[in-house]
Amino acid sequence: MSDTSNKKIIFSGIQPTGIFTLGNYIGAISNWGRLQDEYSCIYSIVDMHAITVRQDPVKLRAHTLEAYALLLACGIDPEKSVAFIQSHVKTHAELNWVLSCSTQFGELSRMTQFKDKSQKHPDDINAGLFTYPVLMAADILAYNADLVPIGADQKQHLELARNVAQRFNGKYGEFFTVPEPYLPPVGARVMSLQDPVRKMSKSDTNPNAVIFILDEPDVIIRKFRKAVTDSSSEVRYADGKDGINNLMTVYSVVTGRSFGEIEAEFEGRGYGDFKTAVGEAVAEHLKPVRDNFKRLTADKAYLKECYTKGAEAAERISQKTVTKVYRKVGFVDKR
Ligand code: ATP
Ligand code: LTN
Repeated sequence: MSDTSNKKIIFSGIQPTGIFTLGNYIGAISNWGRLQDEYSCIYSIVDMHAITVRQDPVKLRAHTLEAYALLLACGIDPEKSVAFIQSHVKTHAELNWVLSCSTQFGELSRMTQFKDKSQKHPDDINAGLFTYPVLMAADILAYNADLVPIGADQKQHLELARNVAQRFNGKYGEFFTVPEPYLPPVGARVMSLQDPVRKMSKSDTNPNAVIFILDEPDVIIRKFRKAVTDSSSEVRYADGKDGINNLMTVYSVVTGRSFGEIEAEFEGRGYGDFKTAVGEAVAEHLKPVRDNFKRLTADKAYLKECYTKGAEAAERISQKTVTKVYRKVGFVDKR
């Protein structure tokens, strides 16, 4: 990717907290791949965000390499996009500090992810968990990204990044691009298969609630067959039918069919048939990802070459931003 092209810039990140889920894939990563030709794309495995909750160091290292391979397996092409590991590029931490001085305690206190995660980990409500969205703002603003493809749960963090950019611009003069969120029209919030009012999440402790993108076809079909639905039997998108609405959303994304077409296809057939069809369609849809992942993990040297090159490119672009930011805030030039 050349940083002098006129294409708009995209940035997004994902935490190496486990195998990506169908929610991560539909809500975010499948879009990342689609956008590569039209935009200059920069994608990161955000290991620095992951340590805001306690991680086993050996597992974090393995998960980070696995997440990087998954990113490529999902269609991110390191020749077209910059794909790197966040901790390899020091500018993120540097910009994080400066931006934290343009972020208010009050706005961070309103973040629902902070409230949820502090409830989940009451024994480790660390400062990093609280300032997590500032680092996310630094990730995005370091590249002056125009667009940020994310799932619905990250909208509030993106709004904060926009506010921080505007506040910095207000204090020091127009500088940062104020980024826009990019949410998929369908599938921005894929729900848990066992509790369809909660979002599907990598770190869910009930494996039946989550489709992992490397799950084998029979496992995927079994999980969909066990999915929690309501007590009626009509495949129809309607208020209160959270389980069916979620399955229809997933089926619509993977088959390209509208809700109306899906309702017609399953008219007079029960939930059982529908759940099997969703499972089969998802298993088929994810097959190339599974195949690519097997191929990629067999070649560790190639992966290393990709993330090294990615970090170099990311550093080159973001260093320019940090140098200008340091000047803007009044730090003395190093040379
Ligand atoms: P964790 O459980 O560790 O918090 P997560 O599954 O929520 O992880 P993230 O790494 O926080 O995943 O998110 C990566 C991207 O996937 C983000 O853009 C996020 O908005 C999106 N995403 C996460 N869960 C879903 C979901 N259920 N539906 C749609 N998009 C999602
Ligand atoms: N907070 C995001 C991950 C993330 C991100 C970013 C997403 C970190 N930095 C920058 C978009 C842009 C999450 O998915 N939990």
